[in-house]
Amino acid sequence: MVSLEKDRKKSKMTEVMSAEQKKAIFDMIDKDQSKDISYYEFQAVLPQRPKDVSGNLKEVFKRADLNSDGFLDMVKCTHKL
Ligand SMILES: [Ca+2]
Repeated sequence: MVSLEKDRKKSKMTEVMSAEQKKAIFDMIDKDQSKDISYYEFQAVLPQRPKDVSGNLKEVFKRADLNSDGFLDMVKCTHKL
């Protein structure tokens, strides 16, 4: 099953990333150091995405934004990354 295979790869990646690494990535995305990631900061990670990807990006952001407040905090990110 392709989807199972994908899930396994995903969880392996999560195991490899330590809390420190996640925080480093989070800090890198959180450009204004507000401790949460707005959609604009999230978007800025992929400055040269093709047009058709930007729709997906919004979906990814929405899915990660568990309480739909428009921001991703560290808790939400470690949940998803
Ligand atoms: Ca921020």
